[in-house]
Amino acid sequence: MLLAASEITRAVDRAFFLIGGVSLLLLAGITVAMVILAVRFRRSRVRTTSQVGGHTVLEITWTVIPTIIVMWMFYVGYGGFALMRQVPKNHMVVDVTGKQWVWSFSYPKERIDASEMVVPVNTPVLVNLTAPPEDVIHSFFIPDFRVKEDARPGQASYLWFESERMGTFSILCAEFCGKDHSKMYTWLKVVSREEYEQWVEKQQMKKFRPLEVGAMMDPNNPGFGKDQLNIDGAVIFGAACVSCHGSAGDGSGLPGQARNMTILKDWKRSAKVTDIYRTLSEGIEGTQMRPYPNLTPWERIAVAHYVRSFSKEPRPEDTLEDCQAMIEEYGLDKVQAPKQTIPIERAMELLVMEAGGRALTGEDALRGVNP
Ligand code: HEC
Ligand SMILES: [Cu+2]
Repeated sequence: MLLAASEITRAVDRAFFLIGGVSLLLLAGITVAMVILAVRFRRSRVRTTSQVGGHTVLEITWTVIPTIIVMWMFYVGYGGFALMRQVPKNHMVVDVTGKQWVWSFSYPKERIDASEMVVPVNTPVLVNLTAPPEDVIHSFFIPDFRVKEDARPGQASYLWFESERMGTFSILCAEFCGKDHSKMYTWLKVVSREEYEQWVEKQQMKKFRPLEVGAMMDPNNPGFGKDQLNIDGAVIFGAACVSCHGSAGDGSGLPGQARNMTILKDWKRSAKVTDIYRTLSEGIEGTQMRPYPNLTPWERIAVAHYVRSFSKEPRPEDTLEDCQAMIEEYGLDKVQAPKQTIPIERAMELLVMEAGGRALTGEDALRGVNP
């Protein structure tokens, strides 16, 4: 019935069965005593009862014994709770977002995204939880591991687990979150270390796969779609570009400065996909248009197509030679090794550490950024 899959599972079960067992014993004892007393002291047998005023020994007994039992429950329960909150040092990280109505998993170190969770056996996994700010509360629940934690809009929370067994386990949402709440159901696959590494490599191959000229020139490239790379140019634009270029691409985010993309004349480079790729890779010097090295080549291509679609004017088309030249120049015919990105706060911390706590000069900053 209960196949313990982790240390936490055992700790939770211990507390559960202790509290459940004590409750059952009390229920049985109280029920039996009640029935016996009701029969023994029924009205036809006993007319008058003695008046009991106080009984010190009895009162101490029924105070001390329950106190001990409750402290025992607390001790066992707290042990499990402490275990759940202390993530072992050698953990791996999976960022999990709950939104109406799907769980999405991203592996920040491996730089991959997935719709189900795959982890290696015998490895502590830290699950960072959140939900988009405009979403509702969800609750990430893996019944087999007895772990459950809310994913709250715009806030961070976490849980961790470590599986001692390989296998497939359910992941559920345990907070009623609207119409399709019951569809927030997916799988946790615990596999061997080798299988896990193969899986990561496969996902990375998919995401960072070499550019192909034909697919790259096609704005409706099925590779961008849901089943493939799962890249949506509009989503990337919404996340990274709208603040300056405006949602209609008319430059209204940074009026008078960011390029109005509905008009194609005056562009520093052309509006060819390859030229936009160059802008996204190198930025435009001396302006706020910075490079976007965190976007994969395919993401840059997808957002380039999207940006081009703002203009109704005839657009310059890339030739095969343009594409080939670009692929050669940037070495895009090979799988792109994922670059690890770190949050800016962490980067600053590292810089301060490197400088040995001195106040930083501009030179230090440069050295830290381009070692
Ligand atoms: C911080 C503000 C800012 C953000 C964010 C930004 N841009 Fe720009 N972008 C600019 C500015 C300013 C220019 C105009 C530079 C110039 O022409 O001198 C520009 C110009 C451009 C151009 C025209 C290049 C040319 O040849 O003239 C393209 C294409 C472009 N941006 C695409 C993007 C994309 C795609 C994103 C999101 C990944 C993005 N930008 C995000 C500020 C921004
Ligand atoms: Cu939910």
